[in-house]
Amino acid sequence: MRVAVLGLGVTGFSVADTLAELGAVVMVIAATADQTRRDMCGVLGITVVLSQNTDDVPPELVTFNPELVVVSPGYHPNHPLVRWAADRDISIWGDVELAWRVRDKVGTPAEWILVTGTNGKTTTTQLASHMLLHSGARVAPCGNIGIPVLDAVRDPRGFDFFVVEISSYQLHWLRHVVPLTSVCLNVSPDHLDWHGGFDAYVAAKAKVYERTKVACVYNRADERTLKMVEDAEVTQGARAISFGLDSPGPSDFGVVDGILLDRAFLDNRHAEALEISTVTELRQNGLHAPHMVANVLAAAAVARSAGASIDAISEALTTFRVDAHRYETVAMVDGVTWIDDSKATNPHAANASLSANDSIVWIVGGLLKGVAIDELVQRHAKRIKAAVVIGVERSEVLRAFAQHAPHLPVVEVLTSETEQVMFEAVRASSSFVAHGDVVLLAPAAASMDQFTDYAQRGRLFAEAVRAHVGH
Ligand code: UMA
Repeated sequence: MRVAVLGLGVTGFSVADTLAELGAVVMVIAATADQTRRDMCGVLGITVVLSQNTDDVPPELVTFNPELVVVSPGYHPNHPLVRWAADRDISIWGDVELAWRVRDKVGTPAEWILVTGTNGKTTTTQLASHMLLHSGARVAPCGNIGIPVLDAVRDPRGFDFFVVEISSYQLHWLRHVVPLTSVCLNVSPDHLDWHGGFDAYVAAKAKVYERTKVACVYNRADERTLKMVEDAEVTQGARAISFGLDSPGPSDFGVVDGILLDRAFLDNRHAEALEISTVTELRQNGLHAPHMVANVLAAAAVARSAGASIDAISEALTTFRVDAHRYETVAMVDGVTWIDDSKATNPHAANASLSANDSIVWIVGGLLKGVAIDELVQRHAKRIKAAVVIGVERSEVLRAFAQHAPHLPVVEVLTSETEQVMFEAVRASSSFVAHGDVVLLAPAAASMDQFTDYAQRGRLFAEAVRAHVGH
């Protein structure tokens, strides 16, 4: 077949590579592409056309006359190239659809588990994968998490389960996938520009439940997710299983007196429940915040539906580590906890981590993107012991403290050298800490003024902390 691939990022390359291996004639079109991927395409006999002008269809594509177009997730459905293909009735698939079609289908092929939601999908995908691993299964977390599903599907080791984090962009193009289990964790407005409105965004998310075989896991605190399950055309026999922070009914996961319970996957669920863990135990590895407990319950429901035992899940929870830079404990030394929440790139996210602590030395600042942090300073002034201000736009942050918390000590980190910022921030923080305090990197701002991205900012913080505490 002649196949045009739109995009040459991580997805586009996995698509083009797979298709070339299968013997297709492949042309990749992208506005930008890094040199390594272009070179590798050259070696694989794949034509790459760089076309920055999105309004013009490149003549090479017209001449190529593709029979199929495979589109990367970042392409808007109204992108001129996508419209060009649609107007000509050329089939358009996403990468996840392609992965489904080329997957192993004989022997005992891997089952697919789909995880979506506006917030929490990466952590839930990792949690469910970790639980299934502990139950002895071979598991590949993949998808929007950063590993294209095609890379997992082509991995020669083979798997029992793919736990696919799937974005609304990828769901938009989904047609035939038959998941074992599917979950939509929550929906709130996001990516509305891409979908053209909230209804279309919700409709894309709802596709996660279509054709599900065993369990549609939904959030009973978010009635939209229940409605999605009710409206879905599932495989006969699939059950609706809810999770929530309140007391569970039969077929639910929930919490009673701080105990996380499975009341869905046991014979006598009308009278009994199985204990998964407790909120106190989850505190050991930073999973105790309410939104994390909800993720744990959702992941446990997924893992149970795929056959994991309660013991395997409980044990997995004791060793799970939250992904780097998402409220990650970097060190606990002399009663001081150092937390890396570099992922808190806006005030809404920083608010959650500030709320979870009582005596905080707060490392704050960066690219504020025009968003004021006044409310955040006002609301948390009582629990903040001192502030250490990083970033280029420090004056706005300093003004907010002077106005709303003039009594607080505030230190400015003056250097703008990437490698030095965190060493100075950690040194400044250490002069304020005492037993029981938390030093919290939750900048409430983006990182690109001083760092490559939030990951580099967090990594340099962790390095500086380790150098400081001597580990
Ligand atoms: N491109 C164009 N024109 C466009 C859009 C893209 O030419 O209008 C080209 C770019 O020049 C480049 C390529 O397409 O050559 C980039 O493709 P892409 O934007 O689809 O990005 P990938 O590198 O393939 O990564 C994608 C996901 N990116 C997006 O959905 C925007 C990654 O999710 C995902 O990890 C990866 O596939 C593997 O599945 C990222 C993301 O931000 C993390 N996701 C959003 C989110 O989580 O909120 C949905």
